[in-house]
Amino acid sequence: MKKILILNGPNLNLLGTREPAIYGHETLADVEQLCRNEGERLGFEVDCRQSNYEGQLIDWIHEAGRQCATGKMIGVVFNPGALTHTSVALHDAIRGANVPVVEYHISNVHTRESFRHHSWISPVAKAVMAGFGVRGYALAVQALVQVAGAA
Ligand code: CA2
Repeated sequence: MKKILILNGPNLNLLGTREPAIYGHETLADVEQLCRNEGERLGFEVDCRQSNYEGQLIDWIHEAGRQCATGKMIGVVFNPGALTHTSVALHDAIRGANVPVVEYHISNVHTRESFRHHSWISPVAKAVMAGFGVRGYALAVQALVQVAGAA
């Protein structure tokens, strides 16, 4: 069974504990279970990881690139958190690893502060989705299967 990687960046381990008006009441564990269920429904094995460290996320993107190159993985659903707006290093990692990425944001970043309007990830993502809440991760899994040509 081919794999999908769900990657969450800084502070997303706090889901469900604070700021429910923006990020909802569901926890990261709930999100990961939702993704596993959706992936399995579509015939994929889902690997879920979260880190607060940019370098760790870069290493996992590189690993995903190797797994995609050998046909073991179809791509990554990636919520880079605030690193979306700052990280040229993640931009370079996705470009260098040549890995299909669906960038996902729980909130509609375009209705929020202007510093959230720019993404370093979007130019190297296959697709970009935002504002569907935590349940939107399941839509992002569906989108990855489609844009990776694995449907
Ligand atoms: O909307 C999203 O998914 C974001 O990627 C979330 C990031 C934010 O910096 C981006 O602009 C948009 C923040 C993640 C922090 O998540 C928390 C969850 C609960 C409580 C506190 C933070």
